[in-house]
Amino acid sequence: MSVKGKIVFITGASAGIGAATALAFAAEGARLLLAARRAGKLSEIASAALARGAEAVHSIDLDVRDRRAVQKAIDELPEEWSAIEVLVNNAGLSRGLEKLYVGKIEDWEEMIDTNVKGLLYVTRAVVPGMVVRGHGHVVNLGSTAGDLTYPNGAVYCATKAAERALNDGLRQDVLGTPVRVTSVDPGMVETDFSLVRFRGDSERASKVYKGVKALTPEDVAEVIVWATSRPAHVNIARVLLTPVQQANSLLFSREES
Ligand code: 8X3
Repeated sequence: MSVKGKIVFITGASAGIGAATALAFAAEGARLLLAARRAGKLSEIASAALARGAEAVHSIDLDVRDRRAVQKAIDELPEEWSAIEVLVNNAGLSRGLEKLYVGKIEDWEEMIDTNVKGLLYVTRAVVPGMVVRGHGHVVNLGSTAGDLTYPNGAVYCATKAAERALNDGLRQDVLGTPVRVTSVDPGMVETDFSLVRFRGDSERASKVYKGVKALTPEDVAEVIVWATSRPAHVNIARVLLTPVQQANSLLFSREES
């Protein structure tokens, strides 16, 4: 099933896995609806996507934590952009790495508001149209963190465990319609994920990836495009992918330097 000419809506599209996914769909000739908080960065991705082969690009300056803004953005889409075929619920982040009982409540709220509530708001705004049109595919970004909780990361891991439950729940709730639902769950991916988690502490962030050949955002994007281009009767429920040097969220084989 080709994604050429289809409208693909990607949240968190200004960097990392979101940006790589935009470019991967662009290479397939999709029409891209890109959303992110950073309008400047998003316009760079939009230009790169057009150069890569996207049929058209429409960008939206959007914070998925803002429930009303999400609904308004979807309600007010220009007619030619309203029939979203693929939704990639990618917007998400981690903040902090510390024991639960001393964690920062503001960090918890930012993660829960973005990774869980934001995913829900976008899903709630987009999926009814897919059901009515009788076409659609939702791809949610999960994580090895949702599969196995690691120390000091309880809240981030809980948001990804929630994503897994929501992915499974949505798949059950659209049963009887042609809408497909997939969770793509990467392990270690080298993006600015750790830099965001540690609020710009690049030394601490680089230690996370030390001695491991991490996945690239492009590795993950490839899986997302693959899942959405299976024949219409095939639903890929969940893909868990890690670097070869990672077995799960706790177990790595790091090269000594
Ligand atoms: C990102 C993977 O293990 O850094 O979701 O939390 S991990």
